[in-house]
Amino acid sequence: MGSLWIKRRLNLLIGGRTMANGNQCLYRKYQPYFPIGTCVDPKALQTHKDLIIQHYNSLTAENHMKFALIHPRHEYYDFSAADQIAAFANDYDKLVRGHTLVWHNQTPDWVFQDLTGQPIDKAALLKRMEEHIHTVVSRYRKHIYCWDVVNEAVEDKEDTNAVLRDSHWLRIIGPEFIEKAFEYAHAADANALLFYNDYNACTPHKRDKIYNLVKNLKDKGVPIHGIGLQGHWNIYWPSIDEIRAAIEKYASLEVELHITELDLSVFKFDDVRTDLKEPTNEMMELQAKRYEGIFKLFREYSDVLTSVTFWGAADDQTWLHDFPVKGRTNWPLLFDMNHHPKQAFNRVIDF
Ligand code: HXH
Repeated sequence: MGSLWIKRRLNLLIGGRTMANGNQCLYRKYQPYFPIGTCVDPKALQTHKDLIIQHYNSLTAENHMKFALIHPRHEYYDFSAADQIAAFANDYDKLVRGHTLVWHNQTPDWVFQDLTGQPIDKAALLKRMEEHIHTVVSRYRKHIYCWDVVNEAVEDKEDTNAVLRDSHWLRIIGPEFIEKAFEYAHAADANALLFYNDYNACTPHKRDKIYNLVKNLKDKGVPIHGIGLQGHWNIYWPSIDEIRAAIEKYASLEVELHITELDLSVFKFDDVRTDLKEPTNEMMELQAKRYEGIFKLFREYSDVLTSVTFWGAADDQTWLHDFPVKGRTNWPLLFDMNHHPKQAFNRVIDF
């Protein structure tokens, strides 16, 4: 009976104690179903500490494990922020999802070039990929139980037959960059659950491409264990039926499903208004209703849906301020700017 047991007991007490939001605790309520996560960075671990400790039992680094931040230059890694996140998770007994190893964004140009700026060849890029994955995955073997190995590799434009998105990875290595990434990750940590992660994963034409990609990988025996559905949705879209259909289809591949980056924007995708200083009551009511329906659905599928992570702990910690519309505020999460529970929180926890 080691210190881990004592830590668990302590955290149960802390998690259950009355804090700013009454005596409710989101992750304890969901313990019979799946862990509840949030993305973090070193700043949020301070500014949102109480909320994170009380309500979330899984953490994802919002940015600090991405290639550009953890491996910004050739033969130079910066683990400082990622180590802080891993240490916090260890101290407070939180799971950690790793995000992300191979992606077309937030990956420095040097990765694809030699010292003179010329593109490197396939063998050289595979070697770099392997070295990067081996270094990062091995370092966090004790802390990270699953990795988003490849992020957003599927083309989502409808006006092309292309399955994979154009990227340096694809152009230099070819489509097998995906299976190589999974093989390298598996070699670095045979116990880690390995995920393919993408957005718009419930949109039928993209859903089917993701399904086929993962099916082909599984058929080839590639070590892939799950699909991450990012869940960057809004209060109007997608429909519960569309989410259900996607869950059913992916689940038929006998992989685990994680909701990896959940937020419900109060704006439709093409809405560009920037005038709102506060969300309207209608928006907050609709958001609460949608969150209720979505979590009801998630609970129904908790045999295959094994993790749900929000992309932020509260409305003052969201990438959706200024994105995709500059100068716009958004209110996509369960806690407000002052870290108080919103209607949506009450609807997710009252069942
Ligand atoms: C996610 N991408 C990433 O996985 C995560 O690492 C990051 O922190 C936030 C979101 C979502 C995304 C997908 C496509 C995209 C933007 C974000 O492309 C657009 C570009 C311009 C306008 C709209 C979408």
